Amino acid sequence: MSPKRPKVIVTRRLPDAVELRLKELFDAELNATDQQMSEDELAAAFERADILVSTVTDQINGRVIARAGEQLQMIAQFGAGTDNIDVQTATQRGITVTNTPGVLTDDTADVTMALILSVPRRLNEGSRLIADGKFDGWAPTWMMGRRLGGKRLGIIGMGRIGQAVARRARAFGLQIHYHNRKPVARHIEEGLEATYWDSLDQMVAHMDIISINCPHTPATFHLMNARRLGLMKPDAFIVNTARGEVIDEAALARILSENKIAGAGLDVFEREPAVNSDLIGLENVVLLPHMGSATLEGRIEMGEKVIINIKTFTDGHRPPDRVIPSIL
Ligand code: 8YV
Repeated sequence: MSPKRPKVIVTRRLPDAVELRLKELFDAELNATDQQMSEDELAAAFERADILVSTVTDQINGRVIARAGEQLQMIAQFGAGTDNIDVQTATQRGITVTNTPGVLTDDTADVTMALILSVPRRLNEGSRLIADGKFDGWAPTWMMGRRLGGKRLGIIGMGRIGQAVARRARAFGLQIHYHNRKPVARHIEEGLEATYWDSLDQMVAHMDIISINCPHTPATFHLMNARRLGLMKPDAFIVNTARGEVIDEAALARILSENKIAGAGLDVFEREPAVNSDLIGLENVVLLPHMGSATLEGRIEMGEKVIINIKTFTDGHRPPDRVIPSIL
């Protein structure tokens, strides 16, 4: 008799190829409606599942974890960030947490670069002008943006995505500066001709463009608060493709509307899917609906990573992308 297949509950719709494979390998329960699960629905899934496949939209807090049945062994996150999961509580309860790093690095860096291009060069504004029928002809002083070449890009968080952004930005002539918990390996720093700033305040005050590429943790919550945003040069831009919580969104909206900085490109927000209404309609912002990793290829590779993590785990081995809580 074949052994019982693990019950895998998937909280959101995943690409067809991924769902098909999950069904072949496991007793998979899919979410055909793609409706986001409420806290109660998540807890109910925790009561029945052996393994839960979660995404950034699932708030897996201590209350949900407390209702997990004895059989629940693993949370396999479809995504790199795990700030939606109380990893520490899960780990203490003996639940293994995994994620999908690496496969979305280039896609997210591409969107970061797109924002770095779009905001200073006013691409969104230009596109909107045409849509509104306001293009009356070329003029020498019209739609002037700011040149990228020669400007200073300050990357906050020099992990995989930060480095991928730096590689792209160098091709556009930007000078690379970064702040990180510690400097990256010498050969990486030299390869990127990157300058490490130990003081985030100092870096922020000297950059033309700031890019947020660090995870959201208790230590990075509102890292860019009103005071730090206030240190930015009046002609500087900020882009964020990491997590909305790293910037104080209300403070940013205020500073932008008072024209105290030149613009912002945001793919993530503090209270998604809500977007601070003061940001909407501002000329000097480009707002995207959290689509940094949204490519067909990337989402399939994320699904494949989820499957490898689950299969390795259920075969009795340590899954390759186990998330270790930072404070234990
Ligand atoms: C994913 C992301 O789309 O992986 C991440 O951390 O932010 C995204 O780009 C999302 O997490 C899917 O769960």
